[in-house]
Amino acid sequence: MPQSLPTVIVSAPVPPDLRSAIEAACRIVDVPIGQRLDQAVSAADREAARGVLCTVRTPMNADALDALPAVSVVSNFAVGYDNIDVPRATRGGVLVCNTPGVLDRAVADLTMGFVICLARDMVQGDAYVRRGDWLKGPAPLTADLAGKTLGLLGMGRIGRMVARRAQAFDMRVVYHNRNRDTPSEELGLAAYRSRDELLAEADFLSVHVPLSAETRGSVGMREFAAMKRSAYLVNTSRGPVVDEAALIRALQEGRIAGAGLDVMEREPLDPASPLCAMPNVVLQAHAGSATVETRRAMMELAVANLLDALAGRQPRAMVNPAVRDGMGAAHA
Ligand code: 8YV
Repeated sequence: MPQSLPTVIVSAPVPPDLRSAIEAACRIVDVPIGQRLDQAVSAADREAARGVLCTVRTPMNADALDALPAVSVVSNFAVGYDNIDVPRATRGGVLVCNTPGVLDRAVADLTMGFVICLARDMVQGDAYVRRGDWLKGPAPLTADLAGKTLGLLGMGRIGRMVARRAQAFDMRVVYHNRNRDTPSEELGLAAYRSRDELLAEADFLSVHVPLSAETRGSVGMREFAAMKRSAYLVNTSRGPVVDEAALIRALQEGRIAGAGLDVMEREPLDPASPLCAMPNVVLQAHAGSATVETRRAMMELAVANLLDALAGRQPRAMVNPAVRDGMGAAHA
């Protein structure tokens, strides 16, 4: 192994062919997924590391970045990057890359899956058949999607993809976003509403905002109280955007009808959580992007971002492109 290859820390499920592509240009230091790099990597490797390829389960906070003085790129195997202290990375001249675009369809599919499951009570319907209750009589009636209102809280790439799917189900689609999405409005994809109007109108409220200081806990008791009692919450973004204790209370008190959750405040979710005992809650294991095709596309992009950055080429997806323009390092 030539001495001159740059060291990269890999804490992500890289398939063999893509691992070979990294190995052709780098020396890999493997770290089990979810472990803190400032603790799991030897001092020599931390000093040597030039790049990091990680998942959202690797905290890349100030401590982690401080412990990796030579790192110039963190390539996240995710579109979200709330595990990374981006301002600190930018100040230190560390380029942050992510995987936008390639997972929009998969996440939107799962979102519609929740909507259908909740409206048609499919999880209970499945249990009804397995228990033999069907032998005693027909299952309870459920609800149409057609004519119901889907409220999208957040109208980025994924929100728009959900809107397209909901239209095919003849749903009414409304959205709220910090910035108006005029092209989507002009296409008739979704109508803009104030946040309070959205909460009051939605039969299904679907969350599509990134986790940030402003959005943390931003869907809480006030929001549930403003929703229809017959409405459902769907969250495929980040668990901590929703105040989970408030959600549990709202569900227990019947303030909303149910929820479809792919993400939770703490993952993996403790099976002792009251959410697991609620028949009107459908749960998934942070699986929005978890299809073979999508995870492959995400990993190809994440590896390309890493290798491009290390080779001085422009990566396809940069969170803080200012670093590449040479502005970030000046303020380290
Ligand atoms: C995870 C996600 O990345 O892209 C995101 O922001 O949350 C997911 O797709 C996935 O669990 C792989 O780490």
